[in-house]
Amino acid sequence: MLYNGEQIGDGTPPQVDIAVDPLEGTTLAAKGMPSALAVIALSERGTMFNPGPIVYMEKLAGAEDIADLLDLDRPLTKTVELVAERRGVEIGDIVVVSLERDRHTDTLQAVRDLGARVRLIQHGDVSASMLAVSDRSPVDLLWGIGGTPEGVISAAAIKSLGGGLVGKLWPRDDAERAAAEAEGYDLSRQLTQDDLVKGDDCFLAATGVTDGDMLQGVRYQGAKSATTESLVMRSRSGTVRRISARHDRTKLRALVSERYG
Ligand code: FBP
Repeated sequence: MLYNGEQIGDGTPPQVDIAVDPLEGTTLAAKGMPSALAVIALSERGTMFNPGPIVYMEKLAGAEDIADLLDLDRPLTKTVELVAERRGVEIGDIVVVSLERDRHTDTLQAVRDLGARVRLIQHGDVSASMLAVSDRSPVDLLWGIGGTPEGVISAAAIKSLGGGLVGKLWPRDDAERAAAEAEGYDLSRQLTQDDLVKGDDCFLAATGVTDGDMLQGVRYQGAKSATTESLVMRSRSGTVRRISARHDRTKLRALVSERYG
């Protein structure tokens, strides 16, 4: 893990910003639940949004064809209606994926009352954001208040995958609000993926830790071998590679150290 502002490397160019979450979904991995990832994003120096003192961000993400409909300043139910209209489907066909949190109860109840469907996840809104913007996704929208750093990583992925994400900083209390305002953060502003990661040369790699909708997790075949699945992408070219790898655990153990075995 890196802390905000931590410097790494010896200064040799190119200088980059890095956002890393070695285990996005620690509880998911600990409990063997789906969609834990290891993820890292790099972009040109000074292009990544600094979350500052604000831990949480309200996020709304969806695929390319509905990206212009993403707006946190209108009720989520209205956006769901607009998405159904745009896609020519019934409201009941729209699925919103969201973290199961008390802070989401009222909004998600309103979505259910409208007739749309809600898919609750325990953790892992980076994976859910990527799923929401993917082709032939089983979900239409990701909505919810989750980690701000996870919002930056999701934005980095969406710049390559396509689709849109808007995020609004969500202070937990008055002290956090005051600290953010003192540092010049505009809490009413909706940040797009291009505000969260500026420029157009951003790289991201995500590897599944546990099986999920986006990626297969690490699988062990006896003491010797393991397989992984990763997505590797670059925003400038829009190339997204899905990489299945087989690892020789015995050789890796000899090459690096016990902890990789
Ligand atoms: P960790 O891997 O740090 O546990 O984060 C998992 C996660 O679910 C993120 O995907 C999400 O953005 C955030 O935590 C939500 O935070 P909280 O659990 O405090 O609601």
